[in-house]
Parts: sequence; structure tokens; C-alpha cells
Amino acid sequence: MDCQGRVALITGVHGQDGTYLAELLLAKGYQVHGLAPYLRYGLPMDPRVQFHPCDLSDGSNLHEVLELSRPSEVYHLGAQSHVKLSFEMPVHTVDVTGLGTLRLLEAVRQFRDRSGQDIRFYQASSSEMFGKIAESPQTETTPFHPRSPYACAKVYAHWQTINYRESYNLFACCGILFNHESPRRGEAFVTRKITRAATRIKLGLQHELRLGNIDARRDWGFAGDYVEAMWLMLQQSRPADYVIASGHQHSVREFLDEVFGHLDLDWQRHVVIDPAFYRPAEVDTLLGDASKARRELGWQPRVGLKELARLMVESDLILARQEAAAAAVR
Ligand code: F7E
Repeated sequence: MDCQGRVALITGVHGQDGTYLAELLLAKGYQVHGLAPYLRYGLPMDPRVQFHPCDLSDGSNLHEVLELSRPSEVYHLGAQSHVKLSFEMPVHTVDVTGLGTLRLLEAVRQFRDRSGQDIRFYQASSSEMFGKIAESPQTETTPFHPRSPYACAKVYAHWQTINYRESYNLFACCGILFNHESPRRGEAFVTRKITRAATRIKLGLQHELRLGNIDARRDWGFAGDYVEAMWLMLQQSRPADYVIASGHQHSVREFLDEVFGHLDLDWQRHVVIDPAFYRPAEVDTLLGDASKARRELGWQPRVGLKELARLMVESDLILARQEAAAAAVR
């Protein structure tokens, strides 16, 4: 599809998904604008992305950013996205992740009505909304039972997005994304915490890895595959909501096996279970059924868990080697 000259605006552009999505859209010929709280916050950004500082907990310059960028597609990825942290900062999380979405939806609606610009909206909904699961696997019709301030905020944002679609005829889609990881994943999320620690252990930079509930089960995919689904949703003739998942489930324990096994290490010699990493309420198990996305979007994941773990380990090995080299010259 020729997308030359189209304009997209991405919130959370410095995050894992924001950087992958920006790269995908730039490769398709889009002009990409990005929004995030601070210029020097998060992952390095492609210099072709036009950056606008904006905090979703404030949102007072959203109108200005929309006027300046005049996007035809808005991808709303910005959030306080760490589940455990949301128990420690519940009000901030709900402000950014929940109300922040409403601030953006309302600014987009007003901009569309003022300018007559055709505009499409993507909402980053989350499998965390299923929480204490009502059925397995989870689909677009599975009831929600959120188990954290983060998940409650995502349910709120999800329904607001659907309401803007139904009330104001906004072309708005919610992607209910299951966990998706990559070498760019933040180090406080369990997969990356594990690949960072395992590679550092391999090079003798640390010995111990402290984790919480390693029996939790997740449906993990590769972020690079998942951002493609976001784009596909906004290219359809009608807006709808889609589950995006691999359809396979593994425990944290199995991820440890995979990663440490890849490095010829035995995780049992290094992992210490630390209740500090338990959550007040846990989401024990998640497994997605992405049949609708396969059928309607023609989407399917390319990278499986083994390959994902390998990618992350290889990338973190480079980091660990750099750290080891720096330590050697100190
Ligand atoms: O935890 C367990 C933890 O923090 C996965 C976010 O992107 O995906 C992510 O949410 C599991 C949980 O991701 C540690 O208790 C054990 O059961 O990597 P996580 P998450 O909470 O599933 C969804 C789809 C989102 O939307 C979120 O924004 O691993 N676990 N020990 C641990 N988790 C962490 N972080 N750290 C530990 O030490």
C-alpha cells in the first residue's frame, strides 16, 4: 500500500511499541509525529520523527500538537504501563492511562470537527483487562475482570474509545494486545529482567536474580509483529476491536528454562524468590485467541517464543559484554 505523505501521530513514541511502530510507518512513507513527556526520556528515537513534548496527565497542549501535525492516524500507546508500579502509584496510573486517553479522544474529536480532517484512532488496550479470567482462551467477547489499577484504567480507556466510536462516529479501534516483548522491552518487565540478568550472570557481572511469582503464565509474542496489527486495524473499511496474541502460553519458569538454557546455565542456581516482587492481586494465566485478527486483518505472528528469547539474549549479551569491557578498564 502506498502511504507516501500520510501523517501519523504516536503517543508513547519513546517506548518499545512506539519505536517499532515509528519505524514501520516511516518505512511505509508516513510522516511521523511523536508525543512523549520528555525529550530525553525512553529509547532513542529515529531522527525523522517530529517530536512534541506532551504529558497525558496534563494534555493542555494536545490541541496545539494536533493542529501542528494534522494527522490522519493517531496511535495511542502512551501509558503508565507497569502493573506492579500501578499498585504503588494508582492515582497517577489512572490519570495517565485512563483519563489521558479521554483527554486525547476529546482533543481528536474536536480537532476532527474543527478541521474536517478524516482521522482514525488506535487504542492500545491490554490483555490485563481479562485479569481473573472468565474463560480460556480469551477473545474479543470475553468479559473483563481487571486486577490492578493499571488494568482498571485500561478498561476505562477501552470503553471510552468504544463510546467515541458509537457516540461521535470516530473511526476508533482497540487492539487488545497480549504481552509482547523484544530487546527494547523495559528492564522492569519480567522477560527483559530475565534476559538482562542471565546474560550478566553468564559474564560474571552478577550472580543472583530476584523474581516474584514464576508460576504466572502469559501469552508472549514479539512487539515487532504486534505493531503491524495496529497499522492493519486502521486500514480496514470499518473500525473494530481485535485480540492480538500468539495463541501459545508459557510460565515465567519456562521462559527461565529457555533463556538460561540458551546460555548453558541452570537458573535454579541463581534465581531467588522475593515476595517484594509479588503483586497484591495476580493475573495467574492469560491465553489469547487471535482468530478474528487472522481472519479479518490477515495478521499472524512470525516470531515464536524460542526465537524471541534468542533475539533478546543475543542483544543483551552485547550489552553485558560492553559492561564487562567497561568494568575491565576502570
Ligand atoms: O509480568 C510475573 C508477574 O511485568 C509478567 C505490561 O506490558 O503486559 C505487561 O504486563 C508476569 C506477572 O508483565 C517478576 O507477576 C514474576 O505475572 O512482565 P510483566 P504484565 O504484568 O503481564 C500487559 C499485556 C500489559 O498491558 C502491561 O502494560 O511475570 N513476575 N517475577 C514478574 N514480573 C516482573 N515485572 N518482575 C518480576 O520480578
